[in-house]
Amino acid sequence: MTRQTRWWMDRTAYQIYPRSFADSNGDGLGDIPGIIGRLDHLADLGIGLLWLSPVYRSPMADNGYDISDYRDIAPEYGTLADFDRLVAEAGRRDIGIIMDLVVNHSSDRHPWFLEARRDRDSPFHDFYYWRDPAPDGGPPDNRRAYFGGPVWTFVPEVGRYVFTLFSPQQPDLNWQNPALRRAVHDMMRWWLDRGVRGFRMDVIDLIGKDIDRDLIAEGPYLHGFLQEMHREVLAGRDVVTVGESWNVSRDTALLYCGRDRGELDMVFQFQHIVAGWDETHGKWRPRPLDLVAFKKVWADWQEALQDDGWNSLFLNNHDLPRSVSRYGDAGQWRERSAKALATAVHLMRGTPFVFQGEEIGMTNAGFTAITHYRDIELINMHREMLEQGLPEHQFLEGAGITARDNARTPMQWDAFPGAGFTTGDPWIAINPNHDRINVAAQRDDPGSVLAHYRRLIALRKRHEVIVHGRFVPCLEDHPQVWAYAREGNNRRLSVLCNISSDPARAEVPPGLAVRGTGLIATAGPRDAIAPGPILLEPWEAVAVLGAPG
Ligand code: TEU
Ligand code: CA
Repeated sequence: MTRQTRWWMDRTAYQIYPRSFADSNGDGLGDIPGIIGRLDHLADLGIGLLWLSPVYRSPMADNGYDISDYRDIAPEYGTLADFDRLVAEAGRRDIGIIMDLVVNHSSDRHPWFLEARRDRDSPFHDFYYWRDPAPDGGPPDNRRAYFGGPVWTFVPEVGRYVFTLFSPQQPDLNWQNPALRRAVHDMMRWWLDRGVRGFRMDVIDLIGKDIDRDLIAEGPYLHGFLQEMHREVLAGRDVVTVGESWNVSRDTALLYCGRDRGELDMVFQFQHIVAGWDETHGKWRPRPLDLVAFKKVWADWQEALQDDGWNSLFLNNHDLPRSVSRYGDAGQWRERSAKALATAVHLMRGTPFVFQGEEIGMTNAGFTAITHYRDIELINMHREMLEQGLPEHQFLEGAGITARDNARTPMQWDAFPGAGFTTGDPWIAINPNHDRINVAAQRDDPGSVLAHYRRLIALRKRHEVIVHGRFVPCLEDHPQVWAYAREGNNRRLSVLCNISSDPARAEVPPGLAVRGTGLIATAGPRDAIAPGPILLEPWEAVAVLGAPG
């Protein structure tokens, strides 16, 4: 069962969205000294990897995913000296820092772009994608950007359009240019030399595009560029890499993370997320959870990467709604549903990523007016969807379920005003439920969501079958129950979760039956899962390790 083992494989990762994590100086924005002050929370959870969303210097049009200096820290978040202290303090707790590498685009205030837009003959002009206007002076074509509006932004100084896939403040970098690629490689080595242990690569599937043939996602040059990056930067350094790809499928996954590809260690894929989106209005008209379809995506990925590659496991990040609101029951069963979802996800094969606040069962923001939101995507799409005739109340209803700001309200540390996040005026509203849902209230409570996460994270370190065991899906057609077994060395770990607020009846098949020790449970403990009929309480989840049968 044991295959190639890497230092990070039994670790659980934690994502920090720095703007919303901990504010040390009362300006309402989270910062690096704030993170350092809360590292013991991560250590106490058992976290071994810390993915830090961008902390680079940035005009913050997209909260740091628009970088104006790749080798400096945003002054509102701290200094390079603070960053070095963070690396050292995390290292003392055996937590490796994963930097967010955002190189599909830069900020339009990056010196490269300022030069590029000043002069067509500057060597930096070719760091971006430019095209001349159409004969009528309009954009070269009518493609649309991800954050609304045309994909082309006119730049009067040079009389040309620049390609901007996200917002006009985020012009795409031209990866065809070897000088640009060298600059990125240099920059990556510079951070590795500072002690970071890896990278999360923002929309990495977009860097190999051919814009003239409209081959954008997983474009023809993608894997060549990733292999070059590996040769130039990663080879010989024992780091961990995860590439964000909204377009990767089971058929292409191993091109990124196959053992002998020399590219990445794993990808963030989103097929389980988009399975819940509307065909035409996307996430703005979300559909309720279809558990059978949802489980199938997870099982398919587990099976596709069974013998090669590696999965990332997540329900939350800074772009997604809170999982307990989206897939759980944020009312009566909030705690138990948060635990049940975590159990189902954490006991699969791969690296679990916990997003700040998930470990205490934080919920969606509850915003009801456009003025509550801060996110550039939401504000731009609001305008665009209303122009297209979607009634505002419908847009706001969808946003209430899936908007990115649902994940970005401040971390809830305690019940005091400011939630222990800030003593000042927070940049985005704090969820009023911080009086009930907060770290301080859960820290010493063995029945808390926090304690449940602590246990799951510890189990992964203790039991090799969680890291390497084969994944076997069970009860695939059951509309309420998520079940699977993990197998290796004649041992079986059976995981059985009721993903609903009603009791669930199921018929345990022989492949799920097990006798041994209950490792974790959200309701009463069980030491065996016997073949035949079983009745599960609402959101009851249980994992039993032992002998098959
Ligand atoms: O996200 C990639 C991306 O495509 C998202 O815009 C996604 O489509 C959207 O959030 C779904 O609603 C990455 C970052 O994670 C995101 O925060 C950035 O805004 C984006 O890239 C641009 O850098
Ligand atoms: Ca601050």
